[in-house]
Amino acid sequence: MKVGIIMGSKSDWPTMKHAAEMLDSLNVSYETKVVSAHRTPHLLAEYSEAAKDRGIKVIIAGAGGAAHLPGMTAAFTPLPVLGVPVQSKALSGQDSLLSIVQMPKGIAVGTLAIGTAGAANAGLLAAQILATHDETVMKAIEEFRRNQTQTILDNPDPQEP
Ligand code: RP5
Repeated sequence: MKVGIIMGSKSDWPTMKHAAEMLDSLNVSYETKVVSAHRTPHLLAEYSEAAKDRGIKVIIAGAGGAAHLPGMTAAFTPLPVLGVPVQSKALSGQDSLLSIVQMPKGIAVGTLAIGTAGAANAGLLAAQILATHDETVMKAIEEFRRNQTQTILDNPDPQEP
C-alpha cells in the first residue's frame, strides 16, 4: 500500500471515502483505518511510527472537531501528512480546519479544504506526490486532467443537465 488513509472515527468515512475513490480512479493502492488521536492515542503512535517501514509513502489524515489526528501523526513520522478537515455538526468544520492548519514551525501538515472536496483533493495530491517518482501514476494524473477539461469543454451550456 502506497497511501495510508486514516480518520478519527467511522463517522468520517462518508467524507474520507472521496480520497479513496480518487486513488481508485488513479490506480494507486491504499489502506483505510480508524485511528483516533483522543480515543486510541497509543494506536496513533504505533501506526504513525511504523508507516514508513511498512512502505507507506504518504498519509492522509481526516478528522473533525478538535482535529488533532493530522498534526500528531506528522509528529510521529517523517512521511508527508495531508490533513482533511471533516465538516463538523456544531461549527461546520471551521473548528476542524483551524485545528489542522495552524501547525507550529518544524512539523508540517498539508491542509486541504473542509469536507468532500478536501478529501478528494487529498487523494489527488497524494497521487501527485507519488507521481514525482512514478511515471505510471503521472500518466494517470495527466489523463484525469485531460478528461476533466474535455468534459467541461464538451458541456458548455449551464442550462443543460
Ligand atoms: C473526531 O471526532 C472524529 O474525527 C470525528 O470527526 C469527530 C466525531 O466523532 P464521532 O463522535 O462521530 O465518533 O475525533
